[in-house]
Amino acid sequence: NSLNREVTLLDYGAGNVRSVRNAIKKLGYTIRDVEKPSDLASAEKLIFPGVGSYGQAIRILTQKGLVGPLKDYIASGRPFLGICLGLQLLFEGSEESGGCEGLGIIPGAVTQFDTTLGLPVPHIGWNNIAPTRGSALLDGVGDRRVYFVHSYRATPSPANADWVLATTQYGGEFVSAVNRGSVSAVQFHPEKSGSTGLDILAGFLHPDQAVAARGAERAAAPSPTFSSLSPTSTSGPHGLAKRVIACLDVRSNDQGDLVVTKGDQYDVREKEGGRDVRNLGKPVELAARYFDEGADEVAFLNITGFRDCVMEDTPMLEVLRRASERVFVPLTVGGGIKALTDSSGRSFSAAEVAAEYFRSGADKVSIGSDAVDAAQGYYARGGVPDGSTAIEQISAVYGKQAVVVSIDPRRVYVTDPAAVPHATVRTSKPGPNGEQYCWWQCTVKGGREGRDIGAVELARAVEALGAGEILLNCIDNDGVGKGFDLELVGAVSKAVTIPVIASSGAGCPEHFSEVFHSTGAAAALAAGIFHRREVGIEQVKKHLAEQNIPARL
Ligand code: 1PR
Repeated sequence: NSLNREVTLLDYGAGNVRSVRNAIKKLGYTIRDVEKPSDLASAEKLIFPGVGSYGQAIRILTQKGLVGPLKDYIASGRPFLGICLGLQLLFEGSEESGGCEGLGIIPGAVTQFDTTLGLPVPHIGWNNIAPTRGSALLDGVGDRRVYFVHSYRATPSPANADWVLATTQYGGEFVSAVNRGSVSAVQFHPEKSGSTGLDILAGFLHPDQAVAARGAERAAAPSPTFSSLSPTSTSGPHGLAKRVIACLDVRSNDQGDLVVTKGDQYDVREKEGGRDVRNLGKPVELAARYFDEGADEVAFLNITGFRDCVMEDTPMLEVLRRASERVFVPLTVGGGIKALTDSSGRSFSAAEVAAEYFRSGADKVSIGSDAVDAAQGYYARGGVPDGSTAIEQISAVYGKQAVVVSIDPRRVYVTDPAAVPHATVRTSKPGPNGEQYCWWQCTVKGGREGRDIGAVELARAVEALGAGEILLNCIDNDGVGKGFDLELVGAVSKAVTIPVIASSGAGCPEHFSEVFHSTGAAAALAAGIFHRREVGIEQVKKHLAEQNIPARL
């Protein structure tokens, strides 16, 4: 019934589905939650966003008595849309969680991406899809990219060919969408894929209208779509796009207002007058502006989070709640993510702190200071994970793709690499005394304290502990506008398999192509040039495409 604007959501409580809810609401639908097995029997349209690990999902569904009713729903031919793990669970099983069995509806098993190919794993970011046939779900997507984040994938085979609706290339071909009758599922996240994703969700929710609207759009482009943005056709090379991320450093100013600020080498106070905290705008407004301008992701860093108890002082949670209603690309939040005790003596585990952020709309949390302690502890134990760190605990519950480690390093020059226990590189920019080598010292508390560990060693340790991505800042280059520290980004991206986000120092579009051409960075982040409107995000993307670097336009 196309007039029935209600959709049932199967949220089994293992992670954040807030953005799916927000996207459904944005398209004018109300949500009914599955509380008990009989809610599946009475559902007319079902969305199943899989979150957490494969094994955990199956365990919870089994405990709640939902496996049988879910299979019955799917077999009944009523409209079904699985998202991410919600696609993988339809297959027979997964290598994840020790070869756990799935729902067994589609032939084939889900396996991990090959980590020996030199491609970053998880597969994170915006990639193309190649439909195998026409469908209400994907018609009209064309070469607009969608957002993926996963380490495991199903592969097409003759046995599942009648199910495969689209495939994507990432070190080989994997299944990015399936469909048979009114049962569909996608490996990517439509709720995080900007206007393209909202169009795909619209194609599921009201296929007749979606098809009609797309037909009209093709006949009279440009025309309104289901979303606020009109889609643009991409040019330039296909494949996983290099991401361009807008970063908002957030803190309270001296008047107590939460503001987006921006430092020079981490000093966020005005150079003149009363040394006020620089105020570059309001967090939610700026995030919405960056979404509209085409940012591939938005990051909020609560830069004084290390000294606040984020469970007591919660303006960032409100920022996330409001931002996630406006921003349909991934949101990362950092600052103060660690195990905490509040002023009344109540303790929270790091996973509980992270849960609060995920519930409020974050897709990833970023860990700074606590990751340095974690890495130092890891090496002190002889390189053995013991499950005690925030990185391990959060990634065990929410998956490694939800855990970013933010590094705040500072360059240290040395004459003789053998004189320090850290990984050094021969630098093309010798030090003040002609030193030919350098390493990058990690700091905590926003650069206020140095620690005896290098960025390369830290990156290796946090990867081993279960981080899914590295946000690599550079105190020396922050706010300077002379480009990223290519030697630092090169050294860290060579040391790990997980994606590295280059950060600090972008001053013009050429700095982005430079970092992508000369290092293995998967993404590049900037703050000051975007806040001050010196360079536009679209301008950066166009430049990348002209340079033959895959970018989402
Ligand atoms: O240690 O877990 O509480 O996390 C604190 C977080 O806050 C860390 O991610 C840390 O990087 C960040 N942070 C702390 N102090 C500052 C500061 O600036 N005083 N900001 C800070 C880090 C660096 C980037 C910046 C880029 C790009 N800012 O986020 O946006 O350098 O800037 P540019 O394009 O203008 O050069 P915890």
